[in-house]
This record gives sequence, structure tokens and C-alpha cells, in this order.
Amino acid sequence: MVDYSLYLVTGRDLLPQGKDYVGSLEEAIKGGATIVQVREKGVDTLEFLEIALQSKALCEKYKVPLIINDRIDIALAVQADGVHLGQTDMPVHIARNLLPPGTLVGVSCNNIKHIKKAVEEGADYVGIGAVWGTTTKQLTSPTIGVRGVGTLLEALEGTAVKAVAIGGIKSTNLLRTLHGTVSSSGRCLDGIAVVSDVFASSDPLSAAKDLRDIFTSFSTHISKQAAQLASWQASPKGTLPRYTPDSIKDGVVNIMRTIRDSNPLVHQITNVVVTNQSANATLALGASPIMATAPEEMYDLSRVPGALLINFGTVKDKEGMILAGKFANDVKKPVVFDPVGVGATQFRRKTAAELLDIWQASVIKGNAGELAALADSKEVQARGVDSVGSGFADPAAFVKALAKKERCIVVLTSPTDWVSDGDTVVRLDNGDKMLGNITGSGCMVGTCIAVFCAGSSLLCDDETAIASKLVKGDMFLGAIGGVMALTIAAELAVARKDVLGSGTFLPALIDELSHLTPEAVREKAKVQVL
Ligand code: 3NM
Ligand code: MG
Repeated sequence: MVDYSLYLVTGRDLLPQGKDYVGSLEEAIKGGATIVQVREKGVDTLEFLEIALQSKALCEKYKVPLIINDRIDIALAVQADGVHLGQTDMPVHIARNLLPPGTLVGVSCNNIKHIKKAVEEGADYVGIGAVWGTTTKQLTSPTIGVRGVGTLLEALEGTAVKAVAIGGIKSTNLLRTLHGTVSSSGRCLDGIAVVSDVFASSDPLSAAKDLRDIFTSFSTHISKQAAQLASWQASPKGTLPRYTPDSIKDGVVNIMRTIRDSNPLVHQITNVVVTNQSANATLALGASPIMATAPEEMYDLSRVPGALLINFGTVKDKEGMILAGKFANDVKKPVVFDPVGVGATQFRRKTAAELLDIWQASVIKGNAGELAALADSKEVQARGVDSVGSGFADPAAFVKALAKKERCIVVLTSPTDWVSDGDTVVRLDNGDKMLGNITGSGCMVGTCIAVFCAGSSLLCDDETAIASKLVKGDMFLGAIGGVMALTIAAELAVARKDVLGSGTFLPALIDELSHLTPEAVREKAKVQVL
């Protein structure tokens, strides 16, 4: 069994001053590299051979497999454990014929055709990239992004072919990379391939160790989660519920108290139509709004505990959105994404995809038209920011699949609201049709979700338990809590005698959000766990 966890690709030209190749390679292996590929470009055969021999000696000493990039002759000469082939290198079957049986053959892939071909030809592993931008190699095709890797991994389902991702992977984006590349079917990367984060480092041992530690803690977390899910699925119905309506209500009420006790900062990049009412809804729930959009302030804001809402209702401030989400991911802060009207224009679709490739959303919230556009589904159409028609035939299945695909909580708002974490689906039946008569009620749901996610994040103080997770707190409960708060407040508002229509409804809704009690939530919440 080959351990692909930390697949180190050499980069002699990146060595900083004071470091030599053999020294850095040895440190990197000591730090945790589990497999080494010698990659030399534009050197003479003799020099390549010498480097390969030096590498071979170290790899043997530490019992780490050695792979040679491209050159079958060098691999044969040093009796390497494998070769790595690019799309314009020797075809896999010819390499196999030339090499001793059992030699590992890996192939670089950046699209589904490459993957299928590699599987057919019997490659042992594929290198999928480039995930992120890189300056180590001149890329000949566009980066495929974190979510693109997940799609390619799906094509390996049911095969024995292993997969590593490559391109711009650093300790700073590794957890994000690992989290976001899990395929819909749950397949994870077998490893990550790295050049510059280790070879350009003046401390390659620590650089390798950081990468390896993150990989290991993520893998441990994922297998624990899978085991928990399996035991839950195997339990007789009802004996081992993950969530019950009562446990959900308890959780939501607990978060509500935390919000009021600790006033989390909820940073919102939102649209001009709803800024004021969203800020007021935030205050009403007991949190502090800040509606900042300038890229220059995103770092500072990310350091304050709370949550981030990114609502691109009037798509502007893209740079701010990119930075805010990135910084929020860095500090494990919830990121709620409301892709308002994403189906309306090609520009919005492109922007949403770009944002979701850069940072990991904790919750994505939208109406049927928006979520259909995000999922590339033709089932529901949109007109501008509004959804057209009666929605999805099977909304529960839809939200579950999208949550799995996007690796986050998905909230579908409609007269009935649906929330899923990719395994469980919750159906919420509160609200009033009056919400459809004012502008920005959907945006306010996004705000309320961000407020509840902030509260849940503040409740979570176990740093060790979250070492392997991208976000602090229970985002499923946060999403449910936000929807419940707004929809129950809406019911209370319409019941008031002083509410005469949509004009008086909005201020009454804000009032009811601020008066909302745990008792009202427990009594009124209509929640079903599917
Ligand atoms: N192959 P770094 S990207 C060698 O996309 C290589 O196939 C790539 O270097 C591919 O970790 C790449 O420094 C360079 O970004 C990776
Ligand atoms: Mg090559």
C-alpha cells in the first residue's frame, strides 16, 4: 500500500538561499513527506541521473517511494518505484511495457477525459490540477478549482485509482482544499502534491509537518464522520436519531440566548435594496451589524468573532467579497452566501462560481430559481431575482444533493423552507405570505441565518474538536434557527392589529424579531426531520 498523503514534488530551482537540495529533501521527508517525485525540467540527462540517485539514496533510507517525472530511462536506471507522466509524455501502456512489473504509474489530469483515459489505461494514481494558481509551473490549461477536483474524483468512484491534487496547495489553503474537494459520493483525495510550499521554505521540515498534520487530522475527522453516519444509518428507525424536532428547538433557543448575551458582529456585504432593513433585523436579534464593503477593511473585520454574510444582490464589491470570505475561512468564521438572482445573468453565474471556488461557504441560501441556477438544474426557472413556477418536484432530494455537492448547509426558501447538511433534511413550515409582499424578505432570512451561525460559532469553544473543520459551530442549527426566527416573527407580525399591509408589516416584523422569546419559538416552530 502506497501512502500518497503528502506527495512531495521536487523543485530545485525554488530553494532559498542557504538551502541545498539534499538537505531540504531530507528535512521534508523527516517532516512527513510520504512519497517523493523527482521533477527536473530542462536539465541534461547526466544531471537528472545524479539528482535521481541522490534522491533514491534518501528515499531508501527513509523507506519512502521514489517517483521519476516523465523519464522512463532515468526511472529504470535508478530502479525507481514509479514514474509520473504528463498528457504529452509516454502513454501509460507503453511505459508499463518498458518498466518492471509493479512499477507505479501516475498521470497528470485536468479534465474528465484525462481521468477516464487514465482509468482505462490502468494508471495507479492521477495528479489532478491545477487546483489553485501556481507560479511553479507554466500552466497550459485554466485552474480547475477546488470544486472541479470533486467532480473529477467522482469519476474515480468504483476504481482502485488513487488521486492527489496539485497546484498552489499551501498549509494556509489545505483544509479548504481538502474540505471542498470531497466529491458528492464522499470520495476524498488520497493525498496532496506540493512543490513550493516545501521547497521554497527555509524550514522544509516544519512546512512538510504542517501539511501532513492538516491532512491527517482532516482524514481522521472524515473517517470518524463516515463511521458515525454509517452507525446512524444502520440503526433501527428512531432509536438513534441525529436530530429530533425537540433537539433542534433546544439548539435554536440556546443559540438565541448566546446571541443576546454576546452580541456577535455580523459583517454583511449586501445589496443597496436591503441594507437598512437587514441591519435592523440584525440589531433586533441582539447582534451587531456592520455593512462594510471595502477590500481594505476585510482583514480587520475578519478578526472579530461573529459571522459573514455575502449577498450579491447588486453584484458589486467582488474584491471585497473574495477577501472577506477568504479571511473568514482562515479564522473558521461562518460564511453565509446568498446568491441573489444568480440565474438572472451570465455574469452572476460566473461570479458565484468564482467565489465558491475561492472560499468555502458554510451555508448557501436561495429560492428555487437561484438554487436551480447554482446547481445547473433546468427544473426551476427564474425571472430576475424571483423564482418562477411551483418549485422542485422533490425539494428534499434537491437540497440534500446540493449540500453534498457544495460541502455546506443548503437552505431553500419557499412557502415551505428546506434545510439540509447533505445527510439530514429538515422541513420548516412557518411564515406568512405577507413576506412575499415586501422586498428583501429573502435577504433578511440570509441575515438571520448569519446571525444564528454567529451565535452557534460563539457557543463552540472546543479548539481541538474543530482543528479538522473549516468552520466553528453547528451551521445546520444556525441555518434552521435563522429561518425559524424570521418566519415565526412574520406570523406574529401579521397577527397584530396595527399591521394593515406590507407598509406596516416591515416595522412590525423588526419589532417581533426583537421581542421573539424562546417560548414562542418552542410553541410555534413547525419542524419535521426527514
Ligand atoms: N503540476 P506548487 S501544477 C508540477 O497542474 C505541477 O499538473 C501541476 O507547484 C499540474 O505546489 C504543478 O508550488 C506545480 O504550486 C505545483
Ligand atoms: Mg511531463
